[in-house]
Amino acid sequence: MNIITYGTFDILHKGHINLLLKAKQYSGDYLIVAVSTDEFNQLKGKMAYESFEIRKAKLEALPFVDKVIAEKSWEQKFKDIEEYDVDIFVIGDDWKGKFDYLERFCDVVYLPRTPGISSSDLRKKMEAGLW
Ligand code: C2G
Repeated sequence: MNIITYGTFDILHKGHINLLLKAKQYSGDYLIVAVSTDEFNQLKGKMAYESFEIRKAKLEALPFVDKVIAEKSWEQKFKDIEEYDVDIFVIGDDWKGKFDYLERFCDVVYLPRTPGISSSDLRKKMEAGLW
């Protein structure tokens, strides 16, 4: 089974890792992670602390991630699902309902977020010299 998920994955932390591990355990033989480019983050209104290259390299270093691609637009999901023969789209439940339209193409699974950790909190701690 091919699984795909999307995100910025800034300052990779246990919340991201938990989600990726749960996605892979979701009978995933092959986990594809689409990481937002710096340009797409601007569209998302997100300022990542780490560059696209760093965020991509960290994800590629994870043994249970099989492929990392760039997320450049909202619309590319349809193409990705077809191109990579995706069976399951997985994302955190902060997006619950937002990607139901993909159900025509693959299963859509919203997984619970890990409470108490976020890239923005980590960024604040780093900038305050507390991390
Ligand atoms: N996440 C989580 N627990 C946290 C923080 C994040 O499970 N404490 C999950 C999010 O739900 C998401 C993934 O980790 O599934 C990546 O989180 P972000 O980098 O914040 O992703 P986001 O900016 O929401 O981008 O097209 C979809 C977007 O690119 C998603």
